[in-house]
Amino acid sequence: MTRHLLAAACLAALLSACGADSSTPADSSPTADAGASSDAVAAETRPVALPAEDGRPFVTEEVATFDEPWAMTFLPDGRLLVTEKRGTLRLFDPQSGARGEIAGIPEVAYGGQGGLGDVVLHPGFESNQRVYISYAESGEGGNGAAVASGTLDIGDDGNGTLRDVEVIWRQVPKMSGEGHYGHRIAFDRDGMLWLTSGERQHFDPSQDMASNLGKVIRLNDDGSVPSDNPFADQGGVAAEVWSLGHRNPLGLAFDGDGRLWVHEMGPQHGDELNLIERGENYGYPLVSEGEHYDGRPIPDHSTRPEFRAPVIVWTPVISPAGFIIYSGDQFPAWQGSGFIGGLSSQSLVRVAFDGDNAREAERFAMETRIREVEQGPDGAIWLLEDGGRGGNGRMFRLVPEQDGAAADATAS
Ligand SMILES: [Ca+2]
Ligand SMILES: [Ca+2]
Repeated sequence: MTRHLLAAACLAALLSACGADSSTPADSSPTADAGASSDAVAAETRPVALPAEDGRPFVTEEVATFDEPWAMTFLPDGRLLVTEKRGTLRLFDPQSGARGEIAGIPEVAYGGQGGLGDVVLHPGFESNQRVYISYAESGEGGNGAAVASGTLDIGDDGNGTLRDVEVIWRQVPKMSGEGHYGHRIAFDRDGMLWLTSGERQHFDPSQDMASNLGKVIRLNDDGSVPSDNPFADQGGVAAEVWSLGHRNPLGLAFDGDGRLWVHEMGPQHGDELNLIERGENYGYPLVSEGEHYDGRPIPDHSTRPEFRAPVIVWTPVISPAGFIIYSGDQFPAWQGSGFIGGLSSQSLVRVAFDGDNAREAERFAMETRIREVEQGPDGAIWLLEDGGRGGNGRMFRLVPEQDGAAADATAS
């Protein structure tokens, strides 16, 4: 496979800004996250990034391109499932470059920020072949996110089918617009299913327990509601809720001690990383370190201590998307660090954790909007570029600089 090295050795210590450009097609496109153009302007004035402490240079290899890729996950055999926003689930073999298509995906409401979204495997995938996908769908009242699961059946020809597909969760209610679906998926080590649900750019649902918008959701793996959820007694969609008062959470990850970390795209200013705790209210839209895009102020968190405040606030914003907490061998110094993709900031942000605390430790300029971050079975960090209509959305593999040549030789 032909690979070429793109941006070698993106040393955070050398960065002063992340190259965000409000005039790029990606930022002005209808798929850009709300306020991305304003975010991009803010990113240009960002202070100098923190110097690298224990970072080492990596090389960025371009592996393949996809049509508006949004998320990816690795199969046990080293192949990847990659979602393309228009509604195609790809099966991709990074060793051979072969790509197939998985049939059986529900119809998606493609437009704005909506389309086919996340893809994750059931923790027992090797025995049950269960795959979970999220997507936007249309229906009475407008649009909403849905999560479906099915059994993956891969053929010898490199294509496959998702069989016995069941919709196991939906945003309630469906609402107008094409933004803020959230709909990221993760399993915890106990096999519980966790979802982020954005507030669909309608603000108030984040505080409304008759809606599951603007919430972090905890379910059993079949979509049923665990009886020990904090609001189980309220019934309805409230029973699904683990935490509330969120805006547009586009990444979630569990650390080695089982803590759940969720980042969310703030309004104008005030992107957040939150430590998610049972039954807590994170305050949106009543409080935020940012302000509304129309200029109306939102009181800061300090005014309402009853709401949980974010552990990290980004102003200027990074526009976070995608999230892993790294545990691989290729970058030993980064084990336990979080990696968040930056859209308007066109960056990869490393977050260092210390118990219940966290801080931005490094930022690498990627010179394009980063939508998705994944850890490969090889211990490399894999990224998907946002946008990429017409098949131009790149998949990148980050490996330590000294190993780049050896990795190329192995793959060819
Ligand atoms: Ca992923
Ligand atoms: Ca504020």
